[in-house]
Amino acid sequence: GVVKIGRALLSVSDKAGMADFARDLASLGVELVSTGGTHKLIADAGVKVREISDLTGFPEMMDGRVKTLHPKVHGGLLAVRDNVEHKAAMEAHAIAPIDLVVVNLYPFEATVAKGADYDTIIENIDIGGPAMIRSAAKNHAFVTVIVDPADYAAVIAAIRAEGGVPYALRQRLAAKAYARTAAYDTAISTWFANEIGYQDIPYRSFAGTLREVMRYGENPHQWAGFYTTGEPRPGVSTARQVQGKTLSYNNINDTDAAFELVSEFDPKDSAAVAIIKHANPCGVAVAGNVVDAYRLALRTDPVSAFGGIVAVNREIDAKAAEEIVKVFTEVIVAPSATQEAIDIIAAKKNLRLLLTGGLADPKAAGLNVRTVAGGLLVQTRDNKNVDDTEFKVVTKKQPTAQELVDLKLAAKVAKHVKSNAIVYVRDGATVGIGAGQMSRVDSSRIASRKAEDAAEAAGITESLTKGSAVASDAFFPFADGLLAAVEAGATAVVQPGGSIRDDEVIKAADEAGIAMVFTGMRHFRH
Ligand code: 93A
Repeated sequence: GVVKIGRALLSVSDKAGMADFARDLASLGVELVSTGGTHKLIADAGVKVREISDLTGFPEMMDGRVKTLHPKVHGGLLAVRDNVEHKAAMEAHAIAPIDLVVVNLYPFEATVAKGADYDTIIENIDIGGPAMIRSAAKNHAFVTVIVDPADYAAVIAAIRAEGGVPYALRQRLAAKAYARTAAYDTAISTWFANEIGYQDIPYRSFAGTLREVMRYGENPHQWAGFYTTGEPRPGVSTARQVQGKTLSYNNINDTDAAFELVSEFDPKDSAAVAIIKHANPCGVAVAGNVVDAYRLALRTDPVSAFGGIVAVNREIDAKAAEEIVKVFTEVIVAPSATQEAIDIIAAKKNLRLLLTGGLADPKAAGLNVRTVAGGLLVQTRDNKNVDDTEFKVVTKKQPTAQELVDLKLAAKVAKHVKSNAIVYVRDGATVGIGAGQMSRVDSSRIASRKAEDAAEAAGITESLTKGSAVASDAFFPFADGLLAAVEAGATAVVQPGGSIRDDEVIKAADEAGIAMVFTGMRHFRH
């Protein structure tokens, strides 16, 4: 039924709306008790309020670490009101019932997000707040708990309309309360995991904090939310959206893929551009400047690039912006952009521009989480850097210097292509990408056919795969995949190696007179 609110305990860090809420409660005859800062705010607003130390008989102590952790508080919250023994205990110890708890926690997440030091972060772990929330929520049969200022209005409305808070509302507020404390503790353990590089903590939870409910998911009939996990990586979750429509579920997924890919390329060495469609790159290139890299990336597959996501590893200047806006693009993501570039992009009102402030460290630790029916699959990110993998030449022919550069690029791109991945690169640009096929030979064929299409679209008569370097994300199980590449004109191949038929594949490469390197590192991506 409806529970009348006689006494409320108010203890909030986010003080938004508190003065008005307290005034409303007081006007409805509720006795208010409050902790230091909240008490001051309410008293200053001219509303009658008791201090928590008055209720507990203890001062707030130890820098506020101990202020509400007291049997007078938790007894008042947890007592089963119609239980004879509980009532006797309340009387024996002069414990007064508390019917409403309003708590929002020390801003742990915000403190981490603003880059505070270790001790400050630790001090922002709230102990008394979650304890009160959990006590009140457990005893929702009698007690109302509010953890979010957005719920003040509903509680006031209920008291006005019904003289108290109905059971259904108390249940919903209790469910929300436990979601809040769970998310809070997850944020704390995530911070610890990142701080000390301890990803496989037993019991570790992976839910993030709901940042935004989205219009829909992968398809319009699917609900979707964007959750943040607090991993300190520049990217789509921390980027500043300068302009454009709200990002969709698919946009966020694709933008992440695009940005992670260009983050593999040091901007000091070269400008890198990746164009992404359905989470796969349809063109990637490196060059001396962003415009050249963009043109080359676009050449790979101009048809697929339409409506794609463009990621850049350097600042976008006016020239680059002019070039990119020529093609219909959904999202541009880059570390930064000049004001001129921002003005040029502004002409395309729907185009989203995201600035991340930096690149994501490809070697950073972190987790990938995906669902299966009834479960979660969790793994550490694929943070092995192609630049750090040893290229072991296994053929008689050594790759040339240019082939080596192209092999590295191909291998980096292949790491970001859904398996089976085959990537052809020539002179710093992808020329054909085969993605997501069940057979490696099919990926090979698709990649070389795409290269033919690209040449035709660009009016180039010579085959773009002639003299190209090819990367495969996993080993060639048979020589046929390699031979398809040779047939297309590739002269250098990079693959992990490790097949029981490696000898056959190496022999085929030697017979074809091409160079092949093994990395010993597979990069499946599904
Ligand atoms: O340091 S605490 O964990 N110890 C406590 O006993 C305690 N009780 C409430 N933090 C505690 N709180 C938190 O203080 C609340 O969760 C709230 O975030 C904050 C409100 O403090 P003030 O009213 O002094 O601004």
